[in-house]
Amino acid sequence: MNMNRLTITLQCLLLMATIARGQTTWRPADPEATPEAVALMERLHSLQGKGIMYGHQDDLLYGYTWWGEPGRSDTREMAGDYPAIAGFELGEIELGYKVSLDSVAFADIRDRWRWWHAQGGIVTVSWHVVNPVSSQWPGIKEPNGAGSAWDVGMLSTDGIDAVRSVLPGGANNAMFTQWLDRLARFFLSIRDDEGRLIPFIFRPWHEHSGSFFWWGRSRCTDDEYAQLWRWTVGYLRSKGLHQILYAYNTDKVYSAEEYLRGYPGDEFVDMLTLDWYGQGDDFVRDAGAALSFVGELATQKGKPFALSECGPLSPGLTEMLSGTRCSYLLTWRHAPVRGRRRAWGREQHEQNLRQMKEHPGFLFLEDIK
Ligand code: BMA
Repeated sequence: MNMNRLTITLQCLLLMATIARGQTTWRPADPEATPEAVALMERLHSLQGKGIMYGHQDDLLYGYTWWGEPGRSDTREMAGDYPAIAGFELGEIELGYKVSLDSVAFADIRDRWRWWHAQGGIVTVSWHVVNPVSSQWPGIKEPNGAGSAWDVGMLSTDGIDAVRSVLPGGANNAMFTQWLDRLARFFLSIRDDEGRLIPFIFRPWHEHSGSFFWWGRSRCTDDEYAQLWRWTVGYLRSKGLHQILYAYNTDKVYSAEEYLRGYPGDEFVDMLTLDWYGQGDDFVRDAGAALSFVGELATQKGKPFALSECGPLSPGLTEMLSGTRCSYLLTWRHAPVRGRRRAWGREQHEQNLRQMKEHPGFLFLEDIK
C-alpha cells in the first residue's frame, strides 16, 4: 500500500469513528435546538448509562395530605430525596385560564419549574387539551366530563372529527392556533435567572393507541394524528421555542408496528415513550415486552425511551425496569385525599418507593445533580 492509499484509508477510518461517536450521543431533532436543549439531551444520554430516573407527576405542587407548600414533596417525605424528574400538567392553559384542570395556578407551576431547574432537576410536561368541538358548546366543562380531553362520546355518534377540525383548513384551526399561542407564551416565560429558556421534555397528544382522548386512535386517522403533531411542533418552533424535547407516546401496545401508527417522523420527535398502568404478572410481562420493542426502536433511531406514566410501584415493575436502558419512569399524581381516608395502595407504593431509592439502578435528584 503506498503512502497516499494509507493516508486515505486512515482518513476513512477516522471519519467512520467520528460518525460512530456522533451517533452514540443523542441530538435534539430540532436543527435550531438551543445549547440548553442540546445539553439536556446529552445529559439524558450520559445518565442512561448510570441508571433509570424516578419521576413523579405534580410532585412539587401537592401530595396526599398537603397542597401548595413550596419545597414539599411526597417523594422526599417517603424516600428521603426528590425525584429526578418532576411532571407538570398544563390542561386548560389553552383557554386562557389562570388555573389548570387540576386546580393548580399556572403561576405556581412556573415558580416551581424555575426552582426545580435551579436544583438540577428535569421537567416533563403533559397537556390534557379540552375538546375543540364540545368545549364550545354550553354545558359542564369539568375534568373528565363534557368538553374535556376525555369527551369523545359525540365523536363516534355524529362523526365529528375534532382532530381534523383543528388542522389547517379546519373550522377550529383559528381557535386552536390561539390555544397554541397561549401555550407558547407560557413556555416563553419559563426562563432561568439569566433569561435563558429552560429546556424540558414535552409529551403532547399522549396515549394515542388508546381511544379515550379526542386525539386517540379511533377518533382520527393515523395521518391526521401525525399532522396534528407536526402542526403543533412546527408552530411552537415558529414562535422561537427551540428548548423543547418532544416525547412521542402511546398507551398499551403489543407490537412495534402498532406503536408507530401515526408516528409524525424522526424530525419531530426526541424521545419514544410509553404509558402503562397495571399491577401483577400480566402487567409486568406485557409492559416489559412493549418496553423492549420500544427500546429497540429507540436504539435504531438514536433516541432515549421512557415509561412516561405508570401507576403505583411494585417489586415486579422495579425488577422488570432494572434490566433495561429506560431513561425514566414516572408515577402519576397523588391526588389529595380528603378527610381521614387513606389513598388506595399508598402503603404499598411508599414501601416500593423506598426500595427503589435503595436500589443502585434507580436515580433520584441527588444522583443526577
Ligand atoms: C388524569 C387524572 C385526572 C387529571 C388528569 C390531568 O390521569 O389524574 O384526575 O385531571 O390526569 O392531570
